[in-house]
Formats: sequence, structure tokens, C-alpha cells
Amino acid sequence: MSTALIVVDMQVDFCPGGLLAVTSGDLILPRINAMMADYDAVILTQDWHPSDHTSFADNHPGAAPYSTTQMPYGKQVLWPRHCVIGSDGAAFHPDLVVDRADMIIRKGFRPQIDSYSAFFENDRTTRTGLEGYLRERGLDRLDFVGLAYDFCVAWSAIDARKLGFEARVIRDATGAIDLDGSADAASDAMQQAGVSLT
Ligand code: VGL
Ligand code: ZN
Repeated sequence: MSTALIVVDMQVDFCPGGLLAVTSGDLILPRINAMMADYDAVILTQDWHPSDHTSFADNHPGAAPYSTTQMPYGKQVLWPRHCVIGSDGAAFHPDLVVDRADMIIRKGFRPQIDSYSAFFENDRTTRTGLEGYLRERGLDRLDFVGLAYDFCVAWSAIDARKLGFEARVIRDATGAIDLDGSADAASDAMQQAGVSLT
């Protein structure tokens, strides 16, 4: 069996000082960097939105950040503008070791669909291509770390299980947004899906 470390969205905007900062999000960086040596492959994901992205509250006149709206594909949280393609905030955190990464997968670049998961966009049908990459390389065991625990990490790990990969989330190498109990809900959903939380 081969194991990949999937480092989710360790970007400037999700760390303190960023536009959608996760509290203490940067404190997990040394742990993540140190883990990289122990894996057959390291894959980074990068949230990567066009300026007119439908997940940005400021693209919905009158809508407050963190409110929810109905999209053609279902319920969607409206986020503060973040990780705009080419912006400083979309860059990986400067302390993240990127040289070890074999692959960087960008997600959320279609204006009309958000993408929390590294495998499927939020319409739950559009694929990012990550599954094919992992299968071609024979990477069947996946460990997830990064931001945010309750959104992109959880959705990615649950999709990994749906696709038949072994999936583990290293809780102390993640950080949560925790919007209305979303961290506890994510833990429950992951356990339900057969993700191991360590
Ligand atoms: C994320 C909200 C919006 C994440 C990305 O990385 O968890 N959350 N975009
Ligand atoms: Zn995003």
C-alpha cells in the first residue's frame, strides 16, 4: 500500500491576518512540514477563485458574509472574498514546505460552483481530477491535514471514503472555522463515513 499526505489549503488567506482566517491556522505548519518525509507522496490543494466567484458574499448584493444562500446545486455558505486567483492571499503560506509536493491541485476556479472537496466540486458531480491521479500512482491510503477541518478537510476525507480510499484525518494538524457547530458536525459526518480521526 502507498500512502499520500494531502495538505489542504495552507494558504495565506486561511491563516491569521488573511481574509478568511482560521484561528491559529499557522501553528500547524511546523507539524505538517515535519510529516512530509514519512509519505510516498505529498499533494497540496489550493483554493483558487475568480473574482466573480459565486461563493463570495460581496458578489450577492445585500448578503452578509457567513449567511447561506440556495445555489442550483444546493445550500451554500457565502464567504468573505478569499483566495482570489493570483492574489497574495491565494499563495501558500510562506512557511509551508512546497518543494516536497509532487502535485498541486487547484479547486473552486469555476465561477458558478464552489469546491470544498479536493475530489468533487460542491455540485457533487464535477470532478477535480485528483482521484485519477491517485489511482494512476497507486496511492490508496490518504492522510489529510490542513485547513479548514470542518469544510475542505472534512469534505475531502468523506469523498475519499466514498471513492474507496482509506482516509485518516490528523486532527492536531488541522484547524477549524467552526461556524454554528460545523466542527462537531464534521467530526460526526467523518466518523459516519468511515474516516479515522487521530
Ligand atoms: C474553505 C471555505 C471556503 C476551506 C475554502 O479551505 O475549508 N472554506 N473556501
Ligand atoms: Zn474558498
